[in-house]
Amino acid sequence: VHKFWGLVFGVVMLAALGLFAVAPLVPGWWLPRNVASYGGEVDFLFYLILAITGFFFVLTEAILVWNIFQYPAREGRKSPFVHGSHRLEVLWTLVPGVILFLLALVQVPGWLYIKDRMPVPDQTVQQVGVIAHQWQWTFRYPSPQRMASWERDPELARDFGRSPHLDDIYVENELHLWTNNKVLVHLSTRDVLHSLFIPNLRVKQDALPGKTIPVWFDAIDHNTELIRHPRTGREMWVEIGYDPETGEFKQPDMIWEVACAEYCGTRHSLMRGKVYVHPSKSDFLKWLRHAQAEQQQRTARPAEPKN
Ligand SMILES: [Cu+2]
Repeated sequence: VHKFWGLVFGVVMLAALGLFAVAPLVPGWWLPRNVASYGGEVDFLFYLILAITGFFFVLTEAILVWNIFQYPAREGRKSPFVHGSHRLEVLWTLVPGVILFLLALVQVPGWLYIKDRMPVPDQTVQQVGVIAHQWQWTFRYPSPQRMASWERDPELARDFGRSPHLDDIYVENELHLWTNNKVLVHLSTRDVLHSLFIPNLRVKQDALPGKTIPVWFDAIDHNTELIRHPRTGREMWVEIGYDPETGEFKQPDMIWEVACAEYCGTRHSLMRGKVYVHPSKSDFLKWLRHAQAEQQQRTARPAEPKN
């Protein structure tokens, strides 16, 4: 009976360890599929830190459970009163200190690999203004005409982040890009702190009031296809495997999420969008022209009556 709590703790910890061991094999329990060209760098750091913290977690839990099991309350036994051990305290301060210092060194190449490659805007770089606000993502795209002007004069691409044009295209909660091309995001917020989190692209960047922060990423694979709705005949860009008749996603791993990773108010958890990676730039441009037509339809005013 005295060993009861030791057993409970031991069994619970073992079960947790078992869940952890099978998680990578169960769809949806582990990291979402990486489609970023620099995702390997990010995942390497994640696994390294997971291995170190995992090792020490199992070690300390094992010592804890063993002690609970070995030394339950017993008639006539008194626990010793310990004032502390300098040697132990130095040890458990130095070891994490050294590990943290090594981690700080190990992450430098990954950091440089990503931050050093921040693209300079020209006609080849896709640019998107990302405006976070309670509780939505608004994406600002250059119009096809503005993109064409960059083809003629790449210098014109420089001011996209600072100067919205009247013909820019605004889309809620849908981030569109195409494969194997650098995307330069100009991230801002209209109200409070938010954080742009795109798990499949291994991107997480805080948005700070009053600042526009550059972020870049790319996608080495696409998840989007153009279909026609079987009944209405309308063109739709959807995730591969989406069934417009039933609304079902036959390939859930093709749904790539945009989430907010900084608590920003009551509807924070609903602040989510989706990433649509098109197979080619021409497919993206087709979508962009479609979005432009929709925007023009929305904002068109009925003709003034003639006198
Ligand atoms: Cu938010």
